Amino acid sequence: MELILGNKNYSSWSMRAGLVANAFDLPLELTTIWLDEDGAERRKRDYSPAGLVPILIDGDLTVWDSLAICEYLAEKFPHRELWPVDTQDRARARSLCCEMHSGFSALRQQLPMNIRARKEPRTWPAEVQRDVARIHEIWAEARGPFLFGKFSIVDAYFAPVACRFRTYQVDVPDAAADYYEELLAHDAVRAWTQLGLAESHHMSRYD
Ligand SMILES: N[C@@H](CCC(=O)N[C@@H](CS)C(=O)NCC(=O)O)C(=O)O
Repeated sequence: MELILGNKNYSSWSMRAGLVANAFDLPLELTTIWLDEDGAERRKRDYSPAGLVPILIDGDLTVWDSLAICEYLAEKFPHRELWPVDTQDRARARSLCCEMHSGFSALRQQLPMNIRARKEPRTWPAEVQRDVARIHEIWAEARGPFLFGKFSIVDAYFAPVACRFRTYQVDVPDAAADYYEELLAHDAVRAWTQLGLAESHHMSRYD
């Protein structure tokens, strides 16, 4: 299986799928398409008509969109427990992933992921503050160390948000701080961060 990703420094949706692959030690080959390079658009479309990363290729099957990829991997490797085992917890975890996937647009647009950057703290518009407050509320309910105890897909979904909070120096209240720190300290998140830091591509629209 091949997982096609964008830049580790910038591509938050790639990070979600990539973290799941790495955290669960799944047998996937990772291929990078540098989003700023000539021909990136065509390369993405060669793999998937949606033209967005991440994309998973498994034989003659193409799966695109991070959530569809994570669901496919969870079905393909049921014994690795990519989702929480308890049915109700799994439903809650899926609700949170869907909330992330279809919401938080102010946060996602105004604080684009940029692992290597450090920005001065600032006062964010009300719509961003609402998103940040909701994230804090979710993190404060973590069972510890991760949202449902053991690291699962839902934690991979919030990892790029933790990276954004670090980049933009967004305050994290005490109630949510343990989870925030655990997430940034997870081996797969740290490894991803190191790889992002080592990348030399710069995309001015995010810098
Ligand atoms: N809903 C999609 C979003 C995918 C997406 O927007 N990917 C971005 C990178 S994070 C992309 O491919 N952007 C194209 C570009 O920047 O050229 C998913 O969950 O995979």
